[in-house]
Amino acid sequence: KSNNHMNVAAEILADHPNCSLSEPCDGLSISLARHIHYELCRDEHDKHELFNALALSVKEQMLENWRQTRLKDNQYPQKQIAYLSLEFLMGRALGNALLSLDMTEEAQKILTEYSTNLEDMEQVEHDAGLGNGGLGRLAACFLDSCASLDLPVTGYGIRYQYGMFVQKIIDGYQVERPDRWLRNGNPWEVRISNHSVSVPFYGHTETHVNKPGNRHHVWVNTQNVLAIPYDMPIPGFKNKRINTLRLWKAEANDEFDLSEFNEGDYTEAVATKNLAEQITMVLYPNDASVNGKELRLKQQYFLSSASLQDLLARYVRKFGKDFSQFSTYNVMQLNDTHPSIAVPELMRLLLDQYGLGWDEAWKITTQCMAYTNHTLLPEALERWSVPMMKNMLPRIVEIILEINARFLEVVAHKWPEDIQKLTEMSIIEEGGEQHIRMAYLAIVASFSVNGVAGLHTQLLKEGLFNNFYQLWPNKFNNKTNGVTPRRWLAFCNPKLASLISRQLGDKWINDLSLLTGLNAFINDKAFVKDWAQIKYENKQALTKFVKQQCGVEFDPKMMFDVQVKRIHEYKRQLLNILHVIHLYRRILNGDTQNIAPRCVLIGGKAAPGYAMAKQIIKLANNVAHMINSDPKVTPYLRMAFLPNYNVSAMEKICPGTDLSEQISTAGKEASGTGNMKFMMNGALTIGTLDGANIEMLEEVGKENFFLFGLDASQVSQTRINYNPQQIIEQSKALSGVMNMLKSGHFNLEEPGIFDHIINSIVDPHDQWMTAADFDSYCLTQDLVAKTYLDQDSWQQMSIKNTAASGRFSSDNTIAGYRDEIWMKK
Ligand code: T68
Repeated sequence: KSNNHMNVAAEILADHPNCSLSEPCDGLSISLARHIHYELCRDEHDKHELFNALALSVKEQMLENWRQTRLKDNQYPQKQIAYLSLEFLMGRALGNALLSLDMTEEAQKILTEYSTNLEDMEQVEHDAGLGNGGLGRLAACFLDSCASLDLPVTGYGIRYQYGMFVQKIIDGYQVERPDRWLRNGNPWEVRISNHSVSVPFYGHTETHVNKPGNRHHVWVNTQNVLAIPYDMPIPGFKNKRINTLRLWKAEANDEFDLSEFNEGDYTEAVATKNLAEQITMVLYPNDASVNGKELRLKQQYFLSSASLQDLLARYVRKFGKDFSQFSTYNVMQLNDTHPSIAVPELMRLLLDQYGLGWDEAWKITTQCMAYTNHTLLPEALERWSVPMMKNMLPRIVEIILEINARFLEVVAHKWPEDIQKLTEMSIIEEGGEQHIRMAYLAIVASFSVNGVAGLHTQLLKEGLFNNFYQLWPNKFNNKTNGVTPRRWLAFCNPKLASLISRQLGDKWINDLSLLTGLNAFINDKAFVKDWAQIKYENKQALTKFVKQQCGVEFDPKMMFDVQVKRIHEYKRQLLNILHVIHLYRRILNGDTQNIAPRCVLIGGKAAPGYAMAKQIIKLANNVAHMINSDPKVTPYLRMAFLPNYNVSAMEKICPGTDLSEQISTAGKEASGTGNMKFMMNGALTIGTLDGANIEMLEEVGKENFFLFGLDASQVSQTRINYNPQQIIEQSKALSGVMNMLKSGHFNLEEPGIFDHIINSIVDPHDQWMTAADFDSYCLTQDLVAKTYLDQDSWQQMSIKNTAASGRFSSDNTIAGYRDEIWMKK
C-alpha cells in the first residue's frame, strides 16, 4: 500500500532544522520522522517497516535511562540479582513500553499524522514467544515487576531463532509450523559484541600435580562456542529504571575452524559453523516432560556458562579477584532446574579459572544460588544421563561427583547407617545407566528452595523433597506466583482500567491491593451498569477475534466460558469437553430449562510428541463442529477451538471472559497464572482446590468462587480403589456422554480415532481421574448457569473478584523474593 510517510517525516524534520541522525533531538515525533526519513530510504513502506521505525524510536526514548540505570547499578555497591531462565515468554513489547514510559497518548497522536493508528501498529508486532507457557510467562511478569519495584535484576536467557511453534488447525488436527519471529528483524534488541564470551564443550580433563597434595584440573581440547549477548530493555512503570534482559546467541568461534581450514577443507570448516549456531536455533516445545536430548543439555550449559562468565567478569572489573564479597553482591535465581547446571559451572569457574579452593568455592556457590520448583509431575523432573554428560562436559561431571560425595557424607552423618537414605538422596541415580538428578543438585547447592503456591510448597515438603526438608527445613519457602497488573489489566483492558481509575485514582497500577476499594461500589447501580457494559464491549471485541481466528460466530449476549492453557491431561480439557457434550445432549433432548446460553472457548498448544493431547485437540474441534452446525443447538451452546494461543491472544481473551476454567486434578497444577489474569479482569472461576486457586478462593470468599471436585488428599485416597466404570454406571449424565462418544457421533468419518481417549476415562489407573469429578463439575456448572441468569448478582461477584485479585500482582510476589530470598541477611 502506497504511503507518503516520507513527506510527513520531511515536514516534521523541516520544522526542526537542528535535528539530525548524529544530533538527535528529544522526543518520539522527531525520532520517528528521523528513522523514516534517514533509514527507510524509499518513499513507500509497508506496515512492518513503519512498525520497525516506531519501535526503534520508542527504544531510543529509553536509551538514556537505560544507560543511567546501568551506571547507577555499577556505581553503588548493592546486590545484583540474575534471573536465569531457559524461557522468557515476553509477547509484544510496543504497547507495554509506551504504557511504562507514559507515552501512549503521544504515540497515538503522532501516528494519526502518518494516517495509521496505534492499535494497527501493535498488531504488526510479532510475539516474542521464547517460552512454553506458565513458567516462561512468569519470568516475563517478574522482569516487569522487578523494574517497576526499582530492583537491579537482569534476566539471562537464550535468543532462540525460532520460538514456540505456530499452531495451525487442519481438519481439526494440530499442525506445527516454525515461528520465524525474527523474520523482520527485532528492533528492541541491541547486540553487544564486546561482551561476548566463549563456552567450552567436549574435550577431556587432565589432572596436574603442582606440589604434593595440590592437584590442579584442566579441561583441554575443547570445542568452543561464542556466546553473543543481545540486550532487550525492560522499562519499569513510570520510574525511569530500564533493566536488561540479556539473551545469548551462539556463533561459531573462528579458531574452531582453523585446523580443518589448514588441511584445506574449507567447506567442512564453514559447515561446522552451523553446529555451533544450532545451539540457539530453537526452543524445545515440551512444557511438562523432559526429552533428554543432547542439544537441550547444550542449551542449558551454554546459557549457564555464558551468564556466569558475564557475572564474574563484571564482579572482577569492580572488585578484582578477591571473591570474598561475591555472594554479598550476587544472587542467582534458577527458574526450575533448567539452568541448574550453573551450580557445577560456578564451581568450575571459581576453581579452575580463578584458582579458589573447594571449600571457599562451595561456600560462595551455596550462598548465591536459589532454586524455584514449578512442578511435582515426575515426568517433568530432569535427569541427565551421566555417560552423555561425561562426553559433552567432562569437567562438569567430575565436579558433580565431588559435590555428591561430600553431600552423602552429610546424609550419612544425619542418618547413620541408613543405606536407603543414601540411595534415595544421592544426586546420582543408580540402576542401569546412571543419571544426574538435577533437582537434587539444585537443592543441595541452594540456600533457598521455593514452590510457587501454598499447596505446591506443602506437597514439596511432605512428598517429593521430604528427605531434603528434614535435612534442611529452613531452605524451603513458598512464593505464590503473580502476574503483572500493567500488562494484564492496565494495558489489555483499557476500558476497565479507566473505570477503576475513575473510582479509585490510578495508584492501583503499582499497588494492586487498592483494588479492594471497588467493594465500596457493588451496590452503586450506575457503577455496576458501567462494569457490565465494559464486559459486554470486551466480549464484542473477543467475538470479532474468534470469528477471525476460527470462523465461529459467538454472541456477546451469551456467557463466555473459557479454558486457554497448554493442553495436558492433568489440566483436564477433556473434563470441559465432556461437560459440553452433556449440555449438547440436554439440548438435543429438549431439556433446556435453566440452561444459560454459553459460548465455550478452548485454546492451547500440545507438545508435538504428546499423542493424547493432540487427540484432545481433535476431539474439541469435532465436538465444536457438530454443535455449531446444528441450528437447534446454537441458541444455547456454541464452541470454538482457538488456534495458536499465545500472549497476545490472551490480551484479547481475558478482558472478554465471564467464566474461567481452572479444573486440573487437585495436587497437579503447581500454581497456575492464567487463573489470576482472568480474576483481575472480572471473570468468575470454576475450579478445583489446586495450585493458587486455593488462595484465590481464600481472598474472594467461597460464595464468589465455583468450587468442585476432590481435593488433593481425596485424590490420593480415591486412587487406591479407583473404579471409573462403576462411577459411569452410577451417573446417568456421564453414561449418556460416554455412550454418545462411543457411538462415534463425533467421528462418523474417522471411526476409532477417539478410542484412546474413551479408554483413558474408564481406566482404573487414570491418573487424572476425570470420571471421579464429572458429576460434581456438572452440578457446579448448573450453579454457574443459574447465577449467570441473575445478571445483577453475577456482576457484583465479578466486581468482588477483581477487588480481591490484588494479592496476585507479581509486584507482591517479587517483594517476597526480595525480602525473604534475595536481600535476606
Ligand atoms: C508451570 N510450569 C506450572 N513448565 O505448570 C504452573 N516445564 O502451574 C505454574 O503456574 C507455572 O509453571 C509458573 O510457576 C511450566 O510452565 C514449563 O513450561 C516447562 C518447560 C520446560 C520443561 C518443563
